[in-house]
Parts: sequence; C-alpha cells; structure tokens
Amino acid sequence: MITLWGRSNSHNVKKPLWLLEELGISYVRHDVGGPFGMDEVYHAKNPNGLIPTLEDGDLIQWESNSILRYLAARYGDSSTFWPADPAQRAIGDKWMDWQIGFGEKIKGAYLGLIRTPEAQRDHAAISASAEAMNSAMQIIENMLESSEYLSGDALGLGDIAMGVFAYSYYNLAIDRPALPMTERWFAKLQQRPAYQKSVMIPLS
Ligand SMILES: N[C@@H](CCC(=O)N[C@@H](CS)C(=O)NCC(=O)O)C(=O)O
Repeated sequence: MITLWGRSNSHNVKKPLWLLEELGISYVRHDVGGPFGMDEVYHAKNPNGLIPTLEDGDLIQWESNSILRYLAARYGDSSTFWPADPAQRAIGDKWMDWQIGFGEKIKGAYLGLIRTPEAQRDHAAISASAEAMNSAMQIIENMLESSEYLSGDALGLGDIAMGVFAYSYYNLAIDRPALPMTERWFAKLQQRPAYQKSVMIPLS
C-alpha cells in the first residue's frame, strides 16, 4: 500500500494526489505539515522538514516532482504518463522544472490573499506576484497555441505539475489577462474527476 504524507491543501501534495487518482492506485494519506505539525518520525522520513513524502514498500521518496516521476515510471502507461520515447518525455519534463519558478512567483499573492488577514496585507507584494504570474502564463499560452497539453497530445506530468498551480492562479482575486488557449486547457483539466477530487478544493 502506498502512503502519502502531507496536508491536502498544499500545492506540492496535490500533485502526487492527483496522479495517484489518475492512475487509480490505492493509497492512504496522512495529514502532516502546517497546523498538523511534523514529528520526529516524519523528520526521519524527510530530513527537509517539508511535505510531501511518499512511501512505497521500502522506498521513501520526497520532492513532489520526483514523486511524480517515480509514480509515472512505476505505475504509468508508456503511452501517457511515462512516454517510452525520451524526446516525447522531455516535452512534459521541462514544464515540471519550469513550474518550480512559478511556485515562487505565486507566493506573494497566495500567502497575501489566502493566508493573511486583510488589514495586514502587503498590496505591493501581491501586485508584483500577480504581474510575475501573468507574464509567466503568457509563455504557457504561447505553448498551448500549438499543443493540446503542456506534455504534448495527452495529459502528462508537466500538466500535473502546472495544473495544480493553474487552479490557484484562476481562483485568486487578481487581475488576469485573457488567455484563451490556457483557459481551454484549464477547462479540460476541470472536467477530470481526479482533478476535481484532489485539486479543486477551496484555497486555504
Ligand atoms: N521542493 C519541494 C517543496 C516542498 C514544500 O515547500 N512544501 C511546503 C508545502 S507546499 C511545506 O512543506 N511547507 C511546510 C509545511 O507545510 O509545514 C517539493 O516539491 O516537494
């Protein structure tokens, strides 16, 4: 049985949760991090003191994108989440690394608007974060003009990593430019039961 450690409202936990749901794998999840804290047993599994951590038999894996790669390689279908052709796999793979930069850009707006009382908000930091995200999303928009998904013709790991952040981007009270291709992609993600279950929860 696979065990996933981490609170369900974390972007980085949502990624493996979504993939586990897409793959139809049985798993148990334990709340760790944020208000749930982390004990010594958890720190022994993940010396970074961060979530998520995945346990599968003797394997203890951390770093959310590395967890995605492991799950896809072990349980995925070579025609979808883990393409056999390295060049095909590389298309989605780069978006997983690109997403790490986006994760930094979203922090100002996410923490400011979701986790900070209104009176204490740093509006300059929120605006700078929104502006940085809007510029980055234009790069996604350009990619999606010639591709159905970030990973190519089908949903792949690049879409999982960025799709989690797209949900937050579209649910934060910020000004956004029109991005028709990105909105089409986001609409397709929202139709997936696995995305609905693991990603589409109120931001907290
Ligand atoms: N690079 C790591 C980053 C993990 C990370 O920053 N996790 C955050 C939540 S998204 C965390 O553990 N925060 C502390 C906490 O929740 O207590 C990954 O992708 O797994």
